[in-house]
Amino acid sequence: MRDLRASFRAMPEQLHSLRMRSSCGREHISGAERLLDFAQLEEEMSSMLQRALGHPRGRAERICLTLEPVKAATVRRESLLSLSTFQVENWQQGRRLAGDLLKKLGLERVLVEAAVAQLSAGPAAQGGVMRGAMLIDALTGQRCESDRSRGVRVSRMDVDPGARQSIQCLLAGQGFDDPQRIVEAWTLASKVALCPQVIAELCWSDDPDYLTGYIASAQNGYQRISQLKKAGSRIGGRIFFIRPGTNLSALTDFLQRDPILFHAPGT
Ligand code: WAQ
Ligand code: MG
Repeated sequence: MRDLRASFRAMPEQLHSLRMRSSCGREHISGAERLLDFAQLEEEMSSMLQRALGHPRGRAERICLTLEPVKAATVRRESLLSLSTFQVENWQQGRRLAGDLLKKLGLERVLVEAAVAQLSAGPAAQGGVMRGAMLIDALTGQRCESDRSRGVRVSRMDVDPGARQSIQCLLAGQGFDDPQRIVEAWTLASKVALCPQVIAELCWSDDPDYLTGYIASAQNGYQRISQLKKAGSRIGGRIFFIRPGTNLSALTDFLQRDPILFHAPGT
């Protein structure tokens, strides 16, 4: 009984949504989002600032850090998607594989090719990268974001602090060289996949030297593809393929606001 009370006391009543976004002129440089205990805030803020100041996309002129309280009682706990990796020889092969994986999820090849062409050309209103994700209607191929430069930014998600170690061991055991980036993308994709309105997500990075991307879905998990873009390209982004008739404001609210902590798959 005493042990139980002690563990209740140890659980914080409040968590903190910490978000960073940096830009240079009109260009998006980098962003990050975490859901943290108070004790982790100082270290994480300083690491976000370091990332923004020394980013491979260039030096930020403007950095915006946002901290907001989140009641622990409102936080949902879920399992990360299963993770798999496909090795390909070049980005063209990677894109073909992405098309195949999306076809298996019911998305037409022509529609996917048109969406990928928009992403590769720079999907923001003025060209270049968006700050958030594109929403594409899986039937018509139409863009559905209300702001084509911002898109939808997913936030208020993280791995459960108690699970972080085992998740990082899991990745280190597979010899991945950028476990932090993988955990961030895997967590984001796992939140997106909780939306029944999203059929699949396609992503590749906007960092010029990071070529790995993924297809994610509730059905087939987080499917990494070793090369999805040409080395040196500064164009990256995310596409959420959504069901026709999706209630966009409910979807956006969930992605931006509902707090979720993830544990390792199968635990
Ligand atoms: N919500 C929605 N879209 C976002 C978010 C967010 N929170 N953060 C970034 N984006 C969009 C935005 O358009 C960026 O330009 C684009 O995604 C790429 O962001 O398993 O590093 O942070 O090895 O550069 C995936 C593979 C890496 C990881 C993805 O994305 C792995 C990556 P980046
Ligand atoms: Mg980036």
